Amino acid sequence: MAWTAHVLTLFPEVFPGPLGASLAGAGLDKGLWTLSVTDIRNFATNRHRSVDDTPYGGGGGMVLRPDVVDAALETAKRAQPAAKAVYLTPRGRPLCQDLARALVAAEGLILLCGRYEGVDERVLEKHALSEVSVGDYVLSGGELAAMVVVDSVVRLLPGVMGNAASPKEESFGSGFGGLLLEHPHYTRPAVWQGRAVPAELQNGHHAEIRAWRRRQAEAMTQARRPDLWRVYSGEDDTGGRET
Ligand code: 6GU
Repeated sequence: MAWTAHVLTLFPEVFPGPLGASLAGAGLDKGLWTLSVTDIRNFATNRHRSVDDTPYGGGGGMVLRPDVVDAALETAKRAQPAAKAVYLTPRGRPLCQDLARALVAAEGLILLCGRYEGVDERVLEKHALSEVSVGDYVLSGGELAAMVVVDSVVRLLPGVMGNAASPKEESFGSGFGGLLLEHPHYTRPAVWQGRAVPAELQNGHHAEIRAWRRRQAEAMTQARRPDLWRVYSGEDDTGGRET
């Protein structure tokens, strides 16, 4: 069976969104992966179909009810027993390329998107959900984060990237040890509005081109991402990952 992303959300209408376009979308059309989206509200039980309630202890906002989220998760797990279940939350493990590579190795993902203040903690405990964040800023809900996670994973599936060489060369791919930002790119014309393409790229010597690209990637990384540079240059031996 193809790698499957099963999204649980209160806003099913936002999917597939960008996952339906470009490389991810073409992979979806070719059946290289599948997307299934479930409206959490389908599991509401009362007359008002309510999915949330006020928080114990007071304070603002609403909390997703454990019974409703549990029913959604149980149904998703029955459909996909081998999938890894993930809760999208800013308190989760920060997404990085290594995590994307680990997630593509699973048979698929169940992605729980929170909204409002969050989800009742007990249902997260019961299902031992892995928690993933897409960065240190706050989004209005987990849907955009789920799209980011799924996009970063499905592009690693065999056949999704048109040009098999490209994932290795780009930032955080395995090229240059996987730790350098990408070098600049150019296409024709050779001179555009008075700006010339670097001569090193025009004379066709592969070794020289590679060396130029590496120098550019190194300079870019040193200037913009001193944290990555310390790891690449060997000053920091943690591999750039949190310990
Ligand atoms: Cl996974 N969810 C929300 N709501 N905000 C985020 C996030 C996730 N990751 C970073 N910010």
